Amino acid sequence: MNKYFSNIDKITFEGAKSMNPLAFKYYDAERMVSGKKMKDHLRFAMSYWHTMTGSGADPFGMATMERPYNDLTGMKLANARVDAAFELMSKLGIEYFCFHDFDIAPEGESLQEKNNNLEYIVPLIKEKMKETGIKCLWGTTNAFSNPRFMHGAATSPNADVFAYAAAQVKKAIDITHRLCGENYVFWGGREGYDTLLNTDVELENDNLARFLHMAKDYANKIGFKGQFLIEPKPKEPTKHQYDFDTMTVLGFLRKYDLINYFKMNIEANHATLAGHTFQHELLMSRINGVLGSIDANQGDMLLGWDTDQFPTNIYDATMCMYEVLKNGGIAPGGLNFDSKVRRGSNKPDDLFISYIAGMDTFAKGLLVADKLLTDRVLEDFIKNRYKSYSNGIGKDIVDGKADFESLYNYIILNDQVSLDSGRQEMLEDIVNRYIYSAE
Ligand code: XUL
Ligand code: CO
Repeated sequence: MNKYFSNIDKITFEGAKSMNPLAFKYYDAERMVSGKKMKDHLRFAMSYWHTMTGSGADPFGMATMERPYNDLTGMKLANARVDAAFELMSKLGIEYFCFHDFDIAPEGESLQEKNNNLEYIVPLIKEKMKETGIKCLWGTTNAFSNPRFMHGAATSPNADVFAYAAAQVKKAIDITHRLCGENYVFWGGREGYDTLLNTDVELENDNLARFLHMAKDYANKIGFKGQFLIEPKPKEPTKHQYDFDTMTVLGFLRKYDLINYFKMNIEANHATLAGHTFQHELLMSRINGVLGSIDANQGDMLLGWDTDQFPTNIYDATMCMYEVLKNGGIAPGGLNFDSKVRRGSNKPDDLFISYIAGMDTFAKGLLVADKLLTDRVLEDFIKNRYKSYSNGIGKDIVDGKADFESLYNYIILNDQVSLDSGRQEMLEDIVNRYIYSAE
């Protein structure tokens, strides 16, 4: 497996002082961090779409990526991409991959042709998985690119499109099952609206719920045990996407009796598009017991769209790993790099350099988060901040023993309230110091 990236050797750990762009500075896969190997905390995955099929094309220009398989087309290209993907993952020490159906095989002229293409490619992937030990973190379907999905998939006004999307998801679950995928993702790229003037929002939401019920019933029927995940995103490509953010999705899942079957796949750039921090979305998922997996990337704060950049922001990575550790880990989910190299970073080795940058950022973030938690810096501060609820009237409130009358009678005699400082800047400075010093 040294055919497509033959000028790149297996990437090794050289330590923080290394200036080699093709070496890890912090990601030391076997290093133990609070009783677990780094690689088992992080469970990194390669995104097949950005990494293997991403061309660099944008609305203003054509493909820029120089790839060793650019001269191939059709099934030959799909075949070469399988080999290249497993070579890249092996060299980077990435143990999982994520895919859409159309990333691994071309769509073809008909649904039958598409399924035949998948039937040809899936055994090749299975073979490579066996050879390398690399596993499937999750599969999904692309029910957003083809023009038939222009008004939505499960939320299309046209029932034939609903049926088409169902057939596609059925097949994608079958394949994910055969590849022993540990999760299956639903990202509703076109499940939303561009204008309310032409949209029956109530029916569309009901239909989305019907669709998800059918999906979980089907998974049950075939014995697929992977975790179902919904990936919230507020907008793009639609003006408004129904899976807006964690709290919106939770409301939807509860309303339609789906809460026991789905967790969240939180993507950093989707969080910021929704006006939240990455940590906010992770935390909301964690405290509601639905933190399932993570799409690791970052946006550009000056742009209003999903730039899917490789994550190099150490602060965000630290707070992400803080939530992951507090969650007791992320398995069976993982950290999928739903990230793409910039259009101008078009050489094959840019792929390696970018993954290394992302993996190192999260490895360092893990070390910082572990130290913050071991020292209980934020935890003790927060605990102390809420101490008024551990005794007296606060304890009565928490224990359900207070009512408006008892609170009135209490506070009328104690109405000179004294408050402590929130010490935000002090805490920000402490987090900075942990980032500087953790090794
Ligand atoms: C789109 C996005 C998707 C999902 C899978 O913004 O994040 O790639 O992760 O369909
Ligand atoms: Co994503």
